[in-house]
Amino acid sequence: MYARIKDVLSGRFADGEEVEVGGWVVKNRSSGKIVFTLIRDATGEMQVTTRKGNVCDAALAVADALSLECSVIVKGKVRTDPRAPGGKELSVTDIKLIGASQDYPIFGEEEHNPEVLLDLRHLDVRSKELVAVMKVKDAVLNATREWFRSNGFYEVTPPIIISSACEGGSTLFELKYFEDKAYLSQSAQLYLESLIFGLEKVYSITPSFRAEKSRTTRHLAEYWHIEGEMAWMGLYEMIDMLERLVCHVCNKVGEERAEEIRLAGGDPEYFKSLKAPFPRITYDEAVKILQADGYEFKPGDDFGTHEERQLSTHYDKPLFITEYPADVKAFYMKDAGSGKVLNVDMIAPKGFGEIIGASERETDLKILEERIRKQGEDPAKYAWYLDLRRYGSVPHSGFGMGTERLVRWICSLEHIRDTIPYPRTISRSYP
Ligand code: NSS
Repeated sequence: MYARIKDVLSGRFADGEEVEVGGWVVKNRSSGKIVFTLIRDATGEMQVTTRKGNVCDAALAVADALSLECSVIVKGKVRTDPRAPGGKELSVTDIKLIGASQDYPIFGEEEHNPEVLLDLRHLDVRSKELVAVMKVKDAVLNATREWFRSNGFYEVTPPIIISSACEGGSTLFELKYFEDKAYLSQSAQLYLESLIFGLEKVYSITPSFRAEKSRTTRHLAEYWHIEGEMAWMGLYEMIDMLERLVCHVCNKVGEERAEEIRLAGGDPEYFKSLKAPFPRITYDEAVKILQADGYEFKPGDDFGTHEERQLSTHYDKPLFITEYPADVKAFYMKDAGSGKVLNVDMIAPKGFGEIIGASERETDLKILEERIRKQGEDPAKYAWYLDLRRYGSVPHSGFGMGTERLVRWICSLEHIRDTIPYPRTISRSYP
């Protein structure tokens, strides 16, 4: 195995020690006699300097001809040099070209049109910015799993091909399933609900699909959904739990990936020190705030991007909004009386919008059937789900958190598409 750049820069090797590094060319500058090459691997960037006289002429010629994104294996002696980025460089003793790269279509520091970059996504996924965000996402997923494991949850694997909608029919992707019709899952929830009867606390991290017909900076057609479902838990106990989950993930990721968050444009200190409690208001209180802010808002409507942005300007922490009107929410949410349901949305500060959607689940069979009908669907299609209320039903709650929404907030990104290597949107499924 080759030495990692991070290890060289952090002083793991003594000055004068010879190491071998594999990587890609980020920059190359040659005066004929001395060639400065900036190379990167998955762990960082480092300068390697090839000097005439230190290497054979053939190696000097290799270094001299390097271009953007060539892959190389470099042998050299570690040298502390305050002028080198990172404070250390390799004084090259041999350099080999492994993969040529002529006319790399994404050039160094120039600005590209975003659509051109999306067409070149298969190459752009090696860019410093996207690599940083992918490292943040890796940390988010790790911290999430870690939290679930240490809080008594089992990870489960629900189906992705399904036969009835969880979040209403309008955003379902339909597919041909042998001789039948089927759909891509919008949420694992209904299946997770069935699994609490054996496991009590379950979670899954799966792709979810939404045929979103609008172009927005926070919707993807395919995203990674972190979902949990808990037996014996009511709405307010779940909100306390969500606070702990979000704090654990943010604190951990802020700590582990500070450099990457900064590079992406976010503020790691904020996430490192984010603490419970988060503010909590009801839907009705939120409506009053909007009206006091001079917003034209019809009580009874759902909050959209603009309302969420406006509400979030009043707080510097995530905001929990509870008890929305039943008519704007999915059929499975527990009745709270007065036309409201026992649900909560968690809205991120600074207009990053909804990150978590959650609720206590309706357990009354009659109410459930009624609400399914009201949403224009046939309760017969949900027969298996309704069975869960027939056999040993218990109070329970659950939630869904959009991984990409969370990463977008942490990295303070303009657009959600940069939180996923291959974004799927209304206009794009290539590459
Ligand atoms: O529609 S949700 O609000 N809720 C559910 O799907 C529940 N069935 C989850 C559950 O209780 N198990 O979606 C949950 C979260 C939402 O808050 C967003 O963070 C994210 O999923 N989400 C999305 N992220 C990216 N793109 C799109 N289109 C999207 N839709 C929802």
